[in-house]
Amino acid sequence: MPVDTELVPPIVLTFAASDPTGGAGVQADLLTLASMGCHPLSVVTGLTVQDTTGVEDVLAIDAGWIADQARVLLEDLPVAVFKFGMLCSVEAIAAIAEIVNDYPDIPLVFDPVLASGRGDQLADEEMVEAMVGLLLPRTTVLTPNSLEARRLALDEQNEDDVPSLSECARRLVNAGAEYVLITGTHENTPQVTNTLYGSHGRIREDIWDRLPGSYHGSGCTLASAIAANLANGLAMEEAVRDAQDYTWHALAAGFRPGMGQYIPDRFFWARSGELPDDE
Ligand code: PXL
Repeated sequence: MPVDTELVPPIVLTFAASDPTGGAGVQADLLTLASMGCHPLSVVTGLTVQDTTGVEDVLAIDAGWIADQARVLLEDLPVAVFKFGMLCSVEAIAAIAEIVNDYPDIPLVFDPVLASGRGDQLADEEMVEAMVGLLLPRTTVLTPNSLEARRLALDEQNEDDVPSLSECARRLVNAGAEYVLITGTHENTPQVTNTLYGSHGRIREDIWDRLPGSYHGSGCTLASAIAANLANGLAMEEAVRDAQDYTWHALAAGFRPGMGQYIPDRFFWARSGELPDDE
């Protein structure tokens, strides 16, 4: 029987690690993508031991297993957008790069996860190099926070290098990313400014009221929301703007189930009685 594509929601394939708290990682991606009307596929790149206060340990999944999970999905299912979260090893980055390079027409949202909210390191220098060298040339939109942007863009050879965020964006675009969205949550500013850059520099700036809590998985939520919007057919600027709005509402409705960070409520609209398209 032919597959009825009319009845299939847009499909997003996320490569991400498991966060058992449901705050960040693959669980955050699944919740966000489902909430935004997509069907999520997930290739698990690692397991973590963590609670809402921080990450205790990481187990990287073997790169061959990551590649096998992805290849069988891509043979069977029509993926509209790729999304990358925590990738866990240089070998995994190389294997994933090889796979997505075989599908050059599928847009790729790359959230470069380098550290947890508490500051636990989740990527070493070799992984950062592999991300820049192997993944940026294939990236449609990179979504670093300001700390990640500085680390990815830093010129290691030059000890005096202190690039501005717009200079970081320029370097990341030069390294191959089509768009770069740098989020300003970690900057010491009264409001949060998120800036989208492209090959001609700054494209748009969105300013948000700073929320009081510390949130687990805000970056995963934002990147997945952009992926969902692109899969739903939005153009990049609108996808980025709307995803920030969605994320702000998910954070504002966040809850604190344990002793650490708040968790965004990716289904805030279901609990408020509003439908996702309601203004
Ligand atoms: O928020 C980034 C992130 C992504 N993925 C996993 C994580 C974290 C942060 O802790 O644990 C699995």
